[in-house]
Amino acid sequence: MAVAAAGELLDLLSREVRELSLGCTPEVVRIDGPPDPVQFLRDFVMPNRPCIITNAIAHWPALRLWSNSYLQSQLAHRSVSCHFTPDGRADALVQAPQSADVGSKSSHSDGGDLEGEGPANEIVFASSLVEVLPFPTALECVLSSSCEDRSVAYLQQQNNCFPLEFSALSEDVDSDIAWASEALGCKPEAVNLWIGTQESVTSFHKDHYENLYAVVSGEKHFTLLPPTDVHRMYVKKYPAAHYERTDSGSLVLKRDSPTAWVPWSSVDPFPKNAERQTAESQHPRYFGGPLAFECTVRAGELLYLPSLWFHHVRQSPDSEGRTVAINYWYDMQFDMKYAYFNFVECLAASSSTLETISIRSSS
Ligand SMILES: O=C(O)CCC(=O)C(=O)O
Repeated sequence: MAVAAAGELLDLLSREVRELSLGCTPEVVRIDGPPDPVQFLRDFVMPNRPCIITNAIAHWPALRLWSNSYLQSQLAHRSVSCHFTPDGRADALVQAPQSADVGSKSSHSDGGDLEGEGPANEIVFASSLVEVLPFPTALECVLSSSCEDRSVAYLQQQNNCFPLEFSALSEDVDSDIAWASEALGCKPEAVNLWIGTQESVTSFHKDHYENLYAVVSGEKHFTLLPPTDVHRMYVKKYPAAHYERTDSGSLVLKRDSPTAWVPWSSVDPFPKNAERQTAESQHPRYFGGPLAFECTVRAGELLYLPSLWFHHVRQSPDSEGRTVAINYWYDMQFDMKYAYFNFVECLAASSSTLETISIRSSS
């Protein structure tokens, strides 16, 4: 009874937030031109609502300059961080095929090989292998990425990599989004560059940042859910693992030692047709609830992705075979709204624990 009540109350909250603030059709509004800082703060940051801003970065030289050959020449002698996975899913849940034997390994169609301790078929949280490579080599790896060869490269590093590794391109974009800096009262904490292909998919997660995400070339497809839908995300803790390269060059998945636990959502919003029914029965609150907010951010557009929103990201390449984006992470306010979201998250976690217990005890 208490379980049903908690679930129903969380559903009510999620519906009410749509009715009062986000709108009942899951659309991300587009506004033309950079907003006034006060308007941006009042209409989007304070109510924690996403929007896409067109014609806000039209003046960036990057939009016309950043061909592959330009990037190769500007960054010919720079080293950059490149992320490798066997299937394009970094920071994602992967089924570990391995028995408890430490050090042995076996092949797995989804996530490479796994070494380390743990029960067979256990789900682990897999981080990519990060290699620092000369930019021209890294770009080649990205462009030739393919799951069939079991090596997908994504040029990205979420540590303020743009000024750290790509300073040769700094004249081509703005160092911050001026009206956002004014609205938020600070400069960005990190500016990150992303160069990838359709093989790389970013799984559902949330960040403690206000995110201004600009697409320079190609398209990014965002699937978004507000923080008040956390109970529909099926977040649980999974043992951490990471990819390493073997002497033969293939990727092996290794459990972190000592064991670390990472809370992550198991929802894949785009299961393959053959897996759709299983996905729906495992995640009824996601697939049976209100539709997620879907949007495509095109070259020259800027997405405001509010703090703590769950996002899943896919990409479509341009005519040169890549998608290029740059994002600005601004510190969020750890205010009363944050405290409420935390409360909802705790309630969702305890209601799903109770649900599991009650399903087990009634079966
Ligand atoms: O572009 C991507 O693949 C992921 C972007 C993202 O997760 C972020 O900006 O927080």
